[in-house]
Amino acid sequence: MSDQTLENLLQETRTFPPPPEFAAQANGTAEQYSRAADDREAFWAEQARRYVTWSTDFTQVLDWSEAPFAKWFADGELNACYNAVDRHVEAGHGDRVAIHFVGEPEGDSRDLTYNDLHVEVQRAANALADLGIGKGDTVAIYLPMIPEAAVAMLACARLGAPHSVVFGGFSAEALHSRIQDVQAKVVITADGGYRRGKPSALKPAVDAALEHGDTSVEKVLVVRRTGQDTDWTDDRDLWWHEAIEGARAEHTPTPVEAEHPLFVLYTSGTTGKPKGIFHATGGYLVQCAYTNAVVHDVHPETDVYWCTADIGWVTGHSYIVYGPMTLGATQVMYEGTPDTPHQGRYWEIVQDKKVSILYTAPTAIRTFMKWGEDIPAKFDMSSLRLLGSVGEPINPEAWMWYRRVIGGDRCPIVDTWWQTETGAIMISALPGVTAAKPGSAMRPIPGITADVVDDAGESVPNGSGGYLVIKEPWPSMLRGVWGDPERYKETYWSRFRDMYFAGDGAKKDADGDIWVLGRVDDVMNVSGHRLSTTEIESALVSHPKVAEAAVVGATDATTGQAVCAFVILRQEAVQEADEPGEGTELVAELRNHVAKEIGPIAKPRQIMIVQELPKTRSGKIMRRLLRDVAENREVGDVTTLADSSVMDLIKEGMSAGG
Ligand code: 6R9
Repeated sequence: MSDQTLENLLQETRTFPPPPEFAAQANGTAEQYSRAADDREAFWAEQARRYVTWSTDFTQVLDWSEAPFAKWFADGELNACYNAVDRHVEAGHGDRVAIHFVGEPEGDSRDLTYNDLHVEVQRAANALADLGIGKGDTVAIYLPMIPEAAVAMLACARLGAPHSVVFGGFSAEALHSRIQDVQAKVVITADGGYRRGKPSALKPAVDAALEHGDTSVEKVLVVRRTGQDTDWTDDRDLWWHEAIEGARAEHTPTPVEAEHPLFVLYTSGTTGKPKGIFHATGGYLVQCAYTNAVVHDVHPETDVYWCTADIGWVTGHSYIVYGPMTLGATQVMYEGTPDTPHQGRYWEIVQDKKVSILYTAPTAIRTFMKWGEDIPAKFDMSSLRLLGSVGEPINPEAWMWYRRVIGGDRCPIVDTWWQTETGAIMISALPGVTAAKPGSAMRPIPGITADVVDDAGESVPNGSGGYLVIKEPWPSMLRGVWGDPERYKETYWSRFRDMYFAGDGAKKDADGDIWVLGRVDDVMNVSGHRLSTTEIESALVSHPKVAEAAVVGATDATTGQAVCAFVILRQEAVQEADEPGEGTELVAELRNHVAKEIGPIAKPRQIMIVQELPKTRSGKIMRRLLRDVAENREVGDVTTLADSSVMDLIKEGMSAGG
């Protein structure tokens, strides 16, 4: 983010205090801040007992003796699936709708009550147990946004089997490496899902990921969603519905220790290989449920909640499955894209299902802005009472549009900062307490100690910027990088002494409220999805015609950042590219190659063929300068370049249309 944008942001002085009626009924209160400040551990112990049912109560809250490896509620035992399903049925809420499922094809909707879920998770757990899955075994889940995705995750949790959900947009290669890394025994997938009005196959990617026979996978469970033709490996593949029908309907959840891993989720880091972030059961569940209650203000008896994320990302884990279901909430789950079959689809769903709480991403909001406000205006959205934002910084313009056009100028907005690693919301307004400012994530929630520090790790004064850090362990913090404890320490706990380094830059305004400015490392944020520059560079370089590649995230009005790649061709390919028309063909080929290696979301918006890349004397690519080019700016300081004429060459190439 340029200094100019930063200055603009900090001139934002509008504030929106909570409406009194909202404050009067809100779950989050000012008292919680002072309670947490008085005794942080006692505060979290209270939330743990309030929001979660323990089969064995804990006596210890935090064990930080092996820092940075934390243990929370360590001698307690619980089951996450029991908390998300069974206990609501036991409490007499079995008839409450858990999921209003809305498929992408119009009219393809169904409701699942907590009773229905209870039956499904028990059968699914038995089906998995029949395939040999027990406590500690890992299961990979590669599904579209259908209720079976939540059922599969919960069934794993019921058995104490950590799941690893792989986003359906990832390629066979990405799936393969994730399956390998967790040594999954079973993969749960579907024939396909509906995407932009047509069935889109998923199973072929699983087949391709497993074709070399080098994985730990024994069985593949296949949900029938689209009914499309599917290749079948007889001794490996089973239909989900057949396995479920054949399974018993009673299953006793396995209690696990609070620190037992609940799931692994891969996220891009600064180096090539994605990190398997893993979370422990107890602390994670506590903070998901607490934040969903006080930040989204979920009232399970009356609200209809809708988080538009995909289950393949952490937001789907925490705020579709584990948070809302632990609270016993009613929610919408939508399979498709916001513009299928028309650009008002979201608002039609809000109207039809009487959604009261909407949680979405700035990239979606900016897209809706682009489509125009006459589209939402066609629908009755008076059921909405709270709006949330997550995934990247929200520009004040988008915040104001969201408030006015979607929220009818009456709904508080919570801009929630957190990460795959933090597991749950860390910085956000409490909607009944905080006077929110458009574009600011505001303050750490009760029980969290976040700060902005300078290079030396000193807290910066109000009005200054620096790095976002977390100063004390929190219940839903990652417990490590799967199979790589050193990488955990190195990535998060070595930049500053005794502080968690989030990788984001931030600024404190005159009131001490936090404005998150985006990543300071080489991680891009495209439509709220984290992508690593290095990972995409590696994918490009794996193409036979590419010699070298540098990837930068350039500011994009819609997606936040867009992937821009600078590529040096291998000599043989250079001549080919010089032939008329060949260059554009090659660019298309390279874009598709990235999609195949990583997934369509990683496809560069732009690929520029260049002769040289700007490098420092130690050989580090200076991405900062390439970002200047990609964003059509005057190129910055080039004095540390090994060869300062390189930038002129690149710019010449660009203006020549290269
Ligand atoms: C939940 C999620 C984490 C990164 C994070 C930051 C960015 C997320 C934000 C935000 C500004 C917000 N981010 N929420 N930036 N304001 N409200 O998105 O997790 O995919 O791991 O991404 O996203 O840069 O470091 P994840």
